[in-house]
Amino acid sequence: MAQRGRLPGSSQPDQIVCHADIDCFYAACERLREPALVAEPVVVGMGYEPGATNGAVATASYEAREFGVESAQAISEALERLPRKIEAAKRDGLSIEEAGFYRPVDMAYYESVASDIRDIFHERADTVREVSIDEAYLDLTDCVEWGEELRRFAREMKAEIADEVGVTASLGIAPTMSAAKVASDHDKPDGLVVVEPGEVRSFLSDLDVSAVHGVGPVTADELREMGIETAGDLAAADLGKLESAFGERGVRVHRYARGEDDRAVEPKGKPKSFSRESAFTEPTSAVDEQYERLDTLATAVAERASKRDVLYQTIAVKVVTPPFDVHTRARSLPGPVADADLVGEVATDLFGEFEGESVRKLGVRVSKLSFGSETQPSLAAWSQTDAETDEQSSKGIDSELTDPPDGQRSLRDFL
Ligand code: TTP
Ligand code: MG
Repeated sequence: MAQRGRLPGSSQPDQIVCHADIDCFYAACERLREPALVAEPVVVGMGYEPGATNGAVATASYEAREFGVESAQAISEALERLPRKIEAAKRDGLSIEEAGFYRPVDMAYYESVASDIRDIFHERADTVREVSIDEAYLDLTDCVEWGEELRRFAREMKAEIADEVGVTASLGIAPTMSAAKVASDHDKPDGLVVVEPGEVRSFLSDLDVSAVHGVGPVTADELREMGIETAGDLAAADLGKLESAFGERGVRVHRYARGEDDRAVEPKGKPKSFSRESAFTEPTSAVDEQYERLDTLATAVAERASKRDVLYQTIAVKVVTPPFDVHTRARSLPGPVADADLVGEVATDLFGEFEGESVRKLGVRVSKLSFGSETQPSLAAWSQTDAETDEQSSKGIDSELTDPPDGQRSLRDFL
């Protein structure tokens, strides 16, 4: 089978990108430690206590959203739309059914839940880009194939997040980051939307223009004034006009609306390992095929590490035998190296015990990484882990992933 691999930095025709976003995250966390809040209208925010004068809504459960409460709203407005239960119980004329629970923001707790969710992302995908406390992009290109296998993978990951952590995630899977982001938002809460290659443009075309990644509410209004109502209208719009109205960003959202986006999912933190996996079309016990595949994987992994000026000390192979049994074997070297031949030799040796067995999938991984001095400047950028720092980084396009230029997330800074 031909390698589905790609070269770093090249366009990514075969990318499988999953965007995961937890549903009403802070409210979901509050429900975890206070199950009585499940299925109730819940608002998480600041400034709702008597005597407080201002504050804002961080998030609202979907039940509270039915009352018109939403993120970034002034808390006074939220209280008008959805009074507190405790007030409703005390005052005549207010119905307890039409009231909600309010809870203060507790970042330390939400961070601890987020870290459990991230562990699941990292277990399931080698390359994960965390973009905010509750969302991440996962590169699944080397993990699964489009089709039923991918859907099963996605359902399993959703179930794991629900069972192990206790919150629900919406997943969007598409060949590009921007389409995956739109897809995860498309069927919230508890959504799973897969947009296969070739379907991106038609998936987007009827959506409201505000659904396009990078189009915030202000831009959406301006686009509507220009007669651009849907993503399809944006895709067909005159590029020159968009560029003169919105500059670079006009060009970018035009491309996203057309399903064009060749960004690769790049991790933000220092990578912990580099790995590459590849499935055989059918499980095979042909020894030549097995070693040949192993060699290709070893070369690709070593090349990835060497491009980033990274040394490694541990080399491992992963062997998946039917039905889906995963075996890993690893060897640690006395010191860090960057040696493609050695990766191939060690991988071959570690694979030895499986030689000739029926094999579904093979993988090679290098870990225990040391970073060369040349890479330090870019590693400093990688190690930024929160959205705020990212916004200040020079990677303009990345900051827009998290913080649309219209500033619709500015409340995060406030909180
Ligand atoms: P979001 O993922 O945008 O919102 P959400 O998870 O609450 O709801 P959903 O994804 O189902 O639409 O943001 C994640 C968390 O970030 C959110 O729970 C609270 C916080 N947040 C703010 O504090 N202020 C904001 O303006 C927004 C949008 C989010
Ligand atoms: Mg969310």
